[in-house]
Amino acid sequence: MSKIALITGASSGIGRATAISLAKERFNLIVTGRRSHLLTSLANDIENDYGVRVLPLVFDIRDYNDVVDKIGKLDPDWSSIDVLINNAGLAVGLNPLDSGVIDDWERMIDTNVKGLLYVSRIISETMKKRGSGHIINVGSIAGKSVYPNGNVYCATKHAVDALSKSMMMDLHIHNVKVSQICPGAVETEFSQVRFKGDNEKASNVYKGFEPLTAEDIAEVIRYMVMAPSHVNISDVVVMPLAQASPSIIHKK
Ligand code: NDP
Ligand code: 8X3
Repeated sequence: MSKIALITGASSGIGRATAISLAKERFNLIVTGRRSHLLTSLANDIENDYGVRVLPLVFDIRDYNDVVDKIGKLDPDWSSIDVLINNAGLAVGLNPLDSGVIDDWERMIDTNVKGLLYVSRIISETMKKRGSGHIINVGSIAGKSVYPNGNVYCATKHAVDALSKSMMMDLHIHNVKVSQICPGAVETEFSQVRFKGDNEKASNVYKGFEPLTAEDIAEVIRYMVMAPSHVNISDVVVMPLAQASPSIIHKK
């Protein structure tokens, strides 16, 4: 029987690429996000191209009641989730703390930390009951070090780093793997979101060097998922060659 992977934030970027790479490994998929049209077209494309089943679920991960309604009440065909990729997340703004925008902070904390917790709470309980499962959290190099003006985004990704280690302690005794992947600069919609639709600022981030692609990260996630059952690739940092830290990028 095919396994089931649930990928949050699959409407674009790393989540979308991960959905495609796991479809190639014959996983049936639950893909989530807020943009229904993108999830529906991804689901149709994947079903046509790879012959697996795909269930799009549209909800805002910040809304606990909506998360419970969608993830906590899955049809029995879909409720035995083998792999959870906690990927939905965002940076909003890049300001010094003293001019930070409270709404930006709340969006980041509510999505990157609380949203991840809401989904993990429900799915880890079912994995524990079944005595198997694998949760992969998409952290960031911003969770390993900090950079000027990164304040709250870095704090949320440090929280993901702490939660990944802590979840591993709580769940390994139940035969549930917990892993984290921490990418450096990946060219996705990330910077468009961070700069609130200012495409010039967003594209400047990736000028003068070769950033990672969403597919680069999806390939590493695929490798982590497909490792033998006794092997947990527990924490992986993936950087573009041109990057040495969040703020050190060799640009030509
Ligand atoms: P994208 O902006 O391309 O993708 C983000 C995804 O998260 C989208 O599918 C979006 O879906 C979803 N999402 C955001 N907010 C919500 C919400 N409130 N409810 C549900 N879904 C939400 O960026 P990336 O692919 O780059 O980002 C994926 C993850 O990778 C994030 O956690 C990010 O922090 C992390 N990361 C990214 C790096 C980069 O350089 N790009 C580097 C390191 C880590 P929708 O808008 O449809 O809701
Ligand atoms: C995204 C990478 O360096 O912009 O998490 O914070 S960075």
